Amino acid sequence: MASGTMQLNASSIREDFPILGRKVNGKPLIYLDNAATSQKPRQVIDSIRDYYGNYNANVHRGIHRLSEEASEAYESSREKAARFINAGFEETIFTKNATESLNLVAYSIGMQLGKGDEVVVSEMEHHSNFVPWQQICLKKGARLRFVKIDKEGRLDMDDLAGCLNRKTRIVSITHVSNVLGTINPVREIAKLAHDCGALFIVDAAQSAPHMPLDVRSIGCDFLAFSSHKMLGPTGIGVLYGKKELLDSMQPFIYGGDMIREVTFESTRFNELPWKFEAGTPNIAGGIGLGAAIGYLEKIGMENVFEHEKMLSEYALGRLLSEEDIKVYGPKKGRAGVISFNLKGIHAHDVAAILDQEGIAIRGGHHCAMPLMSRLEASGTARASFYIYNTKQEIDAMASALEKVRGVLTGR
Ligand code: 7TS
Repeated sequence: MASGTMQLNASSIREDFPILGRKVNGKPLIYLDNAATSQKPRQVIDSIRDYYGNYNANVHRGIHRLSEEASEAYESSREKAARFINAGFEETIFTKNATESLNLVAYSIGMQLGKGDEVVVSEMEHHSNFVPWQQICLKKGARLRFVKIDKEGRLDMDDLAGCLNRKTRIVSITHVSNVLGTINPVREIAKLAHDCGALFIVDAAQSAPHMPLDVRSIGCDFLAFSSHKMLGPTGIGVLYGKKELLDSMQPFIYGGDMIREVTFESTRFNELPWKFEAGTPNIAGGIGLGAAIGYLEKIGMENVFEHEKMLSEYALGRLLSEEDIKVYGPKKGRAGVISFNLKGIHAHDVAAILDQEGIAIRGGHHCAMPLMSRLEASGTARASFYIYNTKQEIDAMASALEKVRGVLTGR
C-alpha cells in the first residue's frame, strides 16, 4: 500500500448510509451504479435538513440573521470545494452539475471561436463534454476533432499530438471515462495543449469523487464536476476556472445576484465567482456538497482511490476469468468503473435480471454513443464502485451473472 494510505473500513462507512439498509425485490440492496450517482450519508442528509429546518433564507441579500447564517454556510461550502481541488475561492463557481459547467465554458469561450479554429475532444467523452462543443463548432464554423482510443481503451497519445496544431483553441477531455474506467494523463495533456496555445478543460465528473485532485498540479484552465456523484445532493456542481480567464469571459446567464449595478442603459457585473451565478442558487445543495466534501476528506481521497482500485482489480479478476464475458477498457491502472457484455445477451437484460437479485448496475450506452459505435457495441453492462462497496458484493454480482446465463441461454 502507498505510504500515507490506510485501508478504509467499508463496513463502518456503510452504517452512515441509511439507504444501504433497504431491500430490493426482497434482497439486500447491492448498489453498483455509482458512476450514475452515489448514495448519501446521514451527515449530508442532516446538513440539508438542518438548513431547511433551522436557517432557511435567501443568500447574499438579507441583512437579517437567517440570511447571514445561510450565506455563511453556503459560502463556506464554496471554500471547502475550492480547497478540495486546490483552487481559489473566486475561481470556484457553483453550477447545476458538470454538464452545466461544461456548457458554461463552451458558450462563454465558444463565443470567441471563429472559422478555421479547432476544438479537440476524445472518442471516449460523455455527451456533456461532446454535444456542447459539437454544437458550438457547427454554429461558429470551427472544426471538431476526436482523439482516438487504442485497443485497450486508452487515449492514443500519438493521435492526440497529431490533432494539435496552431489552429487548436480548446482541448476538452475527460479525466476518467465513465464507460472504460480509463484514467487519462491530464498533466501531460495540459502540457501538450498549452504548447500549442490551446486551453485545456478537464471533465472531472468521474474523477473528483474518487481520487485526490489538484487543479494547479494538473495545470488545467477549467475543470468540471458534479456533487451528486460524490455523496452530495443533486442540482449542484462546480466549475473551476483560472481567474484571468474567468475575468475575461462573458457571463452565461443574466439576472439577479450576478450584477454590481444596473441602469436603463447598461449593467456592470458582479465580481468572481458570483458573476457566473445568476438567480437564487441551490443553497441547500451547496450546503450538502460542503458536508459531502467534509465526509470524503475525513476518509482521505488517497484511501478512497486505493479502496476502489482494490475492488476493481478484484472484479476484473472475476469477470476476466469467464470466457463468455467481454470486459471493455484497460486491464490495469484504471478507475472503479467496469463495463462488460455477456456473449449473446443484451446489457439491458443483464441489468434487469441483476435487479431481481437486488443488484443495481447500469445497462445501456451511458451517454457515450460515439464511444459505443467505436466499440461496436449497442450498449454495455456497467458496475461502478464507491467507498461503501465490498468484495462480497462483487461476489454476489458474479453469482447473479450465473443466473443471467441460466435464465437467458440455459448455459
Ligand atoms: N462527464 C462524465 C464523464 C460523466 O460520467 C457524466 C455523468 C457527466 C459528465 C455529466 O454529469 P451530470 O452530473 O452533469 O449529469 N455520467 C453518468 C453516467 O455515467 N451514468 O449516469 C450519468
